[in-house]
Amino acid sequence: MTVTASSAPATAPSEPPPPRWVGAVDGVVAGLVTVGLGTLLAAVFSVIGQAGGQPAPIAAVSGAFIDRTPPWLKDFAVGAFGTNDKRALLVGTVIALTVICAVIGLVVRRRMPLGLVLFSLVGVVGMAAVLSRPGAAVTDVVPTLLGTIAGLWFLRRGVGMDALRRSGDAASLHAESPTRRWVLGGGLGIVAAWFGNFLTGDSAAATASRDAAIDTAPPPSNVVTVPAGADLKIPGVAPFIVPNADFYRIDTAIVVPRVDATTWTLKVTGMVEKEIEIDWATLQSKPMQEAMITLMCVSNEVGGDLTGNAIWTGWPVRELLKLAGPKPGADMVLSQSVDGFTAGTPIEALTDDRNSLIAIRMNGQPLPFEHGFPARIVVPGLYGYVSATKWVSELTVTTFADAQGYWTPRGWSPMGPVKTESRIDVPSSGATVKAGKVAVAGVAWAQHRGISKVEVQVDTGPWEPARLAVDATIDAWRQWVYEWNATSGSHDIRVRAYDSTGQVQSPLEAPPAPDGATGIHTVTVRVN
Ligand SMILES: Nc1nc2c(c(=O)[nH]1)N[C@H]1C(S)=C(S)[C@@H](COP(=O)(O)O)O[C@H]1N2
Ligand SMILES: [Mo]
Repeated sequence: MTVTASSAPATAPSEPPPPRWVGAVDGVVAGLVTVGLGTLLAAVFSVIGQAGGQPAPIAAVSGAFIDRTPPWLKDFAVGAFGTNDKRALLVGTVIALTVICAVIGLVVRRRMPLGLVLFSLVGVVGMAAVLSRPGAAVTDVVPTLLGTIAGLWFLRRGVGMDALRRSGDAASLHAESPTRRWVLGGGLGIVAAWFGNFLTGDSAAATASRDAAIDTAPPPSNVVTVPAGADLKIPGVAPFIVPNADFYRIDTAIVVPRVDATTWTLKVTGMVEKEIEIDWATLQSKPMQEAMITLMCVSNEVGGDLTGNAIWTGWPVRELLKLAGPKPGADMVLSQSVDGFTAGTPIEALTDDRNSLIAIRMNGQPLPFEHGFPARIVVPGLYGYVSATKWVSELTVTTFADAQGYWTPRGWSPMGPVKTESRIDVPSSGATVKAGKVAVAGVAWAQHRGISKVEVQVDTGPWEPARLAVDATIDAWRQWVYEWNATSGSHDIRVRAYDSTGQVQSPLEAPPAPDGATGIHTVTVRVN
């Protein structure tokens, strides 16, 4: 709409009030502004790893809706839309929101305060939906909150501009036309939403597929429980089972891949009798095993915390390989991720009787996106860089002579068995403690061999045995505690562990590269 400024008199005759539908369009565009900004900010939050990494408002509302859908409605939706039921739900949410926003826009024209309150209420519903998602943090509402504020501002401004245009004041000549604000507001909203989705990939579909997996898993064929006494529950010592939210994360992904499980597949290729490809539904229908396995990063320094123990649920890799039939001569399986990362694992470790898993759950939950949803490999006894491929998409049966994992040409050993090590968690180095009884405690690990003994040395004293927590499995770490009679002064405390073969950990100081750090963890404490 062009304003013919040159011919307009100084006091223009007031324009007629804009037609009603202008308010409805304003409402819809305000909704676009809110959703666009909310989507973009949620994407930025999730990319920079802030807050709980919750989905943008629309996906959150759809997800919250799924969780609260009665079974009959779920069945109806799956019957009517098949595997497109999630997409149908997203489309339905958008349509419903459009209608609601149009109505609110009409109300704003008649009774502005009421309209703005209604619009805020829609924002509150969005924020509640975000908060109700598994693992949500309070700060996850910020994108939707800011988006709602921007939408409210847009609505008010539209009414103000139209009033100004009608006023006949000199300033009315510069008042923005409805078309202009719709193009600007709507355009920016769409671009923001598009860019947000681009940042996180097809995040909404991925989130919906992960949400759908929360309570659809069949029970595993074996259930692993933490034996009483495996966790000494000493304050400051890493918990025996590390909660998913606290689990260390290592990968080469700048943006965490958000894979839509419904379109994901896992292929077996290379030196096999028959190439195989399984999809999500097939994988989920397999008999699942549970296993307690401590994952460990080769980059961990002596005393470092790039390690964690979890209960993993998955289908044994050996069962999948059996279906493909590896050819004689193959000695490595190169597992590949959707983001191109690869790990070279000795085929032996994937086919022997240890529970090497295509894991789909971590501590009873679908894998968090950061830890490889929908599926990852977990191998007891090997460092992560040669085994634990997240977002796994292909297993190529090959040989160490023909293929290399991601880290091997970058200076790391092709083979990565975990070394026996131990760590003091309390007291921490530099701490000041009171003289008398002090619990010196921590963890020790020798995955797939097991820990048989841990000893502690104070200053130049003898190595004294620590008390070991109950052994859960040779594949998991083991807590230990040593009751120290602390005397005043400064003291060095050291720890060393033995694996089940009786071999003590290496006391030689070695850096992480090329195949794992060794040395004795030592803390220095002051006693008053
Ligand atoms: N796709 C992918 N998977 C990966 C990696 C990676 O960079 N990309 N890093 C590996 C390494 S080095 C480790 S130690 C483990 C860490 O797993 P976590 O982040 O779940 O603790 O993942 C392994 N799997
Ligand atoms: Mo690692």
